[in-house]
Amino acid sequence: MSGRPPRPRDVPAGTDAGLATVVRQDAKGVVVRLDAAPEGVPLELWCSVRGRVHLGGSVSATTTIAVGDRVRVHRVADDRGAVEEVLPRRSVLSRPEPDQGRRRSRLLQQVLAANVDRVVVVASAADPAFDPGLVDRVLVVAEWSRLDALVVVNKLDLVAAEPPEAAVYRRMGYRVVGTSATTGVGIDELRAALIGAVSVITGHSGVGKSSLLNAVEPGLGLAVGRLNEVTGRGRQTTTSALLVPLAGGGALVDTPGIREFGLYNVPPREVTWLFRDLREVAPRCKFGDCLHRDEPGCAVAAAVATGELAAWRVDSYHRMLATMPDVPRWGIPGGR
Ligand SMILES: Nc1nc2c(ncn2[C@@H]2O[C@H](COP(=O)(O)OP(=O)(O)OP(=O)(O)O)[C@@H](O)[C@H]2O)c(=O)[nH]1
Ligand SMILES: [Mg+2]
Ligand SMILES: [Zn+2]
Repeated sequence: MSGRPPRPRDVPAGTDAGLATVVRQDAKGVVVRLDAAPEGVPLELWCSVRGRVHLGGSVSATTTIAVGDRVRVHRVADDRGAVEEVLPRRSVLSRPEPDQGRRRSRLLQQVLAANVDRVVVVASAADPAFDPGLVDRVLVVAEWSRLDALVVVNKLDLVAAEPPEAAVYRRMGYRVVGTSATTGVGIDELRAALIGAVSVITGHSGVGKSSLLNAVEPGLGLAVGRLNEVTGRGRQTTTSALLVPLAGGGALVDTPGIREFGLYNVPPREVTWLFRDLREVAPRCKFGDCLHRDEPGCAVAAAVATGELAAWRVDSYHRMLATMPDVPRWGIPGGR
C-alpha cells in the first residue's frame, strides 16, 4: 500500500498501559508516571506529543497537555509511550499562548498546570525588585479559575522590612508568607501551608521558586540559577514544568519563570469582580457597567482619593484592562 505515512495517533500504539499522571513537560514531549506497571517495567514513560490531544468527556475539544494532567497511555517501547487521551480536568491554571508572531483571530489557551488546588505566586522583596503587578495578575487568574491562592515574598534577608504591599494583600484576605530560602525564615510555615494539596508555583525568573521548593522538600535537588548581573533578572534556569510529590502529602509543580501573565477568556467587564478590593467599592459607582477610567461618579476613583483603595492596585487593574482584547472604547458608560 502506498500513500502518506499514518499520523502518529493512527499508529497502533502497542499495549494499553493504563492511566498515568504527567509529571514533566518540555517543548518536545512529556514524561508520565503510570499508576501501576508489571514487576520490572519502568513506571515512567517518555511520550512525544505533537499538537493537540483529545480532551476526554467532551465530544470535540482538543487541548495541549500540561503537568498534572491525568492521561491514558499506550506503551510503544519499554521506556516510550503515546498519550491517547487527556481525562477531564478538575481545574486548570492557564494563560493565553505567548505570541508566536502570527496574527490570531482568537487567543489559544496554554495550560500551565492541570488538576491543581492552589496557585502559589512567588515574588522577591529585592533582586529582582518586588513586582506587585505580576502578583495582582496571578491573583486575578486564581479568582477566575476558582483556585486557592498563596502569596510568597521571598529574599526577606535582602531587605530591612517586608514590602508594604504585603499588608494590603493580607487585608484582602490573602495569605502571605514571608520567606528566605537562604536563611530558612518562613520555610516551616510555607511547608505547612503546602502539605496535603497540589500547588503550582509561579513567578518571575530568579525570584527563588526552585530554591524555595528545595528548602521545603530537602533532597529534591532542583537546579537553581544565578541572576544576570546586567539585567538583575533570572536566567530562566527552570526550563520545563515538573511535578514532585511532597513527603507530607500533596504535590508541587515547579514552573519556568514567566515574564507576563495574560488573562485567558476573561471578559473585560468581569475584571473588576476579580479584584477583591475593587469589588467591595465598585457597586457604589454611578454606572453599573463602569470600567473605572474617567467615568463620572466612579466610586473606585473616589476611594483612591480617600486612601480606601491602594492606588497601585487600581493601576494594576488599568494595565490589565489595557492589554485585553475587546475592551470597550474609552467613554461614558451607558452613553453611545
Ligand atoms: N539572597 C537570597 N537569594 C536567594 C533566595 N532564594 C533564592 N535566591 C537566589 O536567587 C537566584 C535564583 O534562584 P532560583 O531558585 O533559580 O529562582 P527561580 O525563581 O527558580 O528562577 P527560574 O527557574 O529562572 O524561573 C539564585 O542565585 C538563588 O540562590 C533568598 O531567599 N535570598
Ligand atoms: Mg526555577
Ligand atoms: Zn467606577
